[in-house]
Amino acid sequence: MKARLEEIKAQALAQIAAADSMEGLNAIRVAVLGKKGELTEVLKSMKDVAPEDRPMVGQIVNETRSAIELELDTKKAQMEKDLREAKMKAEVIDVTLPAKKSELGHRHPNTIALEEVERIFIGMGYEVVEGPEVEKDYYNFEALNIPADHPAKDEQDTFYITGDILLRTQTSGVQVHEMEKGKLPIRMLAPGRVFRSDEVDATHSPSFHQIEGLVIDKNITFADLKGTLAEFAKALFGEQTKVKFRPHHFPFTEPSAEMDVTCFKCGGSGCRFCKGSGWIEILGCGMVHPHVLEMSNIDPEEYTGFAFGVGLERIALLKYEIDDMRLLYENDVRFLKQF
Ligand code: 2U9
Repeated sequence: MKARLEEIKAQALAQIAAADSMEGLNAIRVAVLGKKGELTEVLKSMKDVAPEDRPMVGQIVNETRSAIELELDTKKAQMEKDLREAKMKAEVIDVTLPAKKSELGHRHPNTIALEEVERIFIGMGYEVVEGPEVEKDYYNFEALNIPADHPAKDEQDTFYITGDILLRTQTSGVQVHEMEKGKLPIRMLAPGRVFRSDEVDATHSPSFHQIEGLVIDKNITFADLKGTLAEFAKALFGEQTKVKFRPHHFPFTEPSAEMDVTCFKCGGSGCRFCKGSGWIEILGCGMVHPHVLEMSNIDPEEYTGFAFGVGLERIALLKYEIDDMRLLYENDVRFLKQF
């Protein structure tokens, strides 16, 4: 029996040494130490051993079992270590490889143009104020002297949320909120997104951006309006730019005007860009209507003011010579990168 145990041990150790996979190792464990394994079979024949020899034989069996188990565990640990190392080697990252280039975005022409306009007016002491895109009918229309039967109030032109609440069609409500605060004088710029129920084409979109300006102080006259906007035009389009004012009508200003600038392509002699006229229309403006001041609790006998409004997309299209407004809404980075 002792010889048989020696034989089992020697054979098992040789098999373990030769094993080259986890499965092989497990098979050896089952074949030797398992329920029907060789060592278990030997144990079953203990009953044939003389009682006085049993402790000694039992000890040898235990030693054999321990020796085989130790060898199995050692080999298993070695195999696991080898596997881990092989895996790490396969997964090694070459940190010297050049990184993938990530595509950077680009500032939108609208943003570039807005920041330019803001810079010019901040330099003249204006404050930039933003307000809500969802507005009450009162702040978008009534407080601006736009009567109930004005065509702009038609559902065809304005997105109504309820009968009384709408998507603002101009940023003027922001100025009304400022006037209601009662802190004078006011020198402010109100840029922002506005909404009109327009069909999309090269010059229209249901959502675009405006920059409106408002100045209210004592003794403000049309001369202040002209001087300010002439300086603005020069700062935006170049020192040589001249301006001209044409009479116009807005419900919220009186008198009202539209301002043209000399064409920055041909300098005023007439070209394809200005359709031969030498002039380009740029903004609307006027002296704030006394009734508009009154409605916001400003005494028109004491205070006067001027206001103006420009379409931001129009400025961006002109400044960067883009011929279709739709390009400004597609956000194709190949287009945006050109500015
Ligand atoms: C208050 C009083 C007066 C804002 C003004 C314009 C003239 C104007 C248009 C330009 C092109 C809108 O984007 S556009 O279609 N705007 O011509 N806007 S004066 O007048 C105000 C604003 C607020 C309290």
